[in-house]
Amino acid sequence: MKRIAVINDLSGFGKCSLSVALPILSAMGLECNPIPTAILSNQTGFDNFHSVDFTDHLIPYIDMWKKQNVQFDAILTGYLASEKQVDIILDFIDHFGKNSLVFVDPVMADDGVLYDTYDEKICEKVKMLTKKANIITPNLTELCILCGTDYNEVIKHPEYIGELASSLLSETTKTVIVTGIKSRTEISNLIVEKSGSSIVFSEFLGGSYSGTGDIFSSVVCGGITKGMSVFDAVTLAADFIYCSIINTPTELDYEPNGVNFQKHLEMLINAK
Ligand code: PXL
Repeated sequence: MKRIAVINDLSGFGKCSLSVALPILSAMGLECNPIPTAILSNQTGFDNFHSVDFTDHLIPYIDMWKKQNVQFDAILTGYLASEKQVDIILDFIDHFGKNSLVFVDPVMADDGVLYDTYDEKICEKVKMLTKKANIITPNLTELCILCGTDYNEVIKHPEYIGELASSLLSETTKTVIVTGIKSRTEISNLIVEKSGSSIVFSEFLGGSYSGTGDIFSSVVCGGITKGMSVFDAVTLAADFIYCSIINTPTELDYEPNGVNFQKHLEMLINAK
């Protein structure tokens, strides 16, 4: 069974981060080995939250893994709780990532706004981390942060999104997937590689939901690790999220408890 180390937080409410990576990767027939960056009562988009930063435990936690002499087929990173965690993750990738695909979801912000626990300093470190990745999955706001561009200008000129994404390609970073690009009726994910770009469109159902970026990165990471093409993995992720949103009745513009993805795990179990 292929193994994926997932470095992300554990949130008690919000259906995000490890709470979605674990069931999703398991449904895809992969072993998900979690490294918690923080433990939260609920994700930070709720009015209040309690967070325990796990930074001081990461080195001894990972040291035990070093003793086991394990390797990973993929490494996926998400929400980080401190700048120091980036240095620890860079060391982790050097040690365990010799034969791994490295996925970095540069979790920092959404809809033009930084998440509560993020600031400019940690964003600089996240930028460093993306340079080690083979595949990155920023949303549009995160793409702008990575490129040092004004989000409000970019949403007025979406024709530049492809150019911005390709500026992040390198010898190491072969694929940039810009997620959740919204128009009035559609929401699209743009795949940019050296050889060209492609877009996966879905109907835009309105609203904004916790955890959909984490569901996306988990499905894409799982799919590609299993041998799917990038396009097919992104299509599966978009379809899975679309079905999950339809199954999530909400009156809110922003749903902090995320989407009801559980009934649709069968889509992932059956995916080839
Ligand atoms: O889904 C991104 C995310 C992950 N983890 C935590 C968060 C957020 C977004 O708000 O607060 C704890």
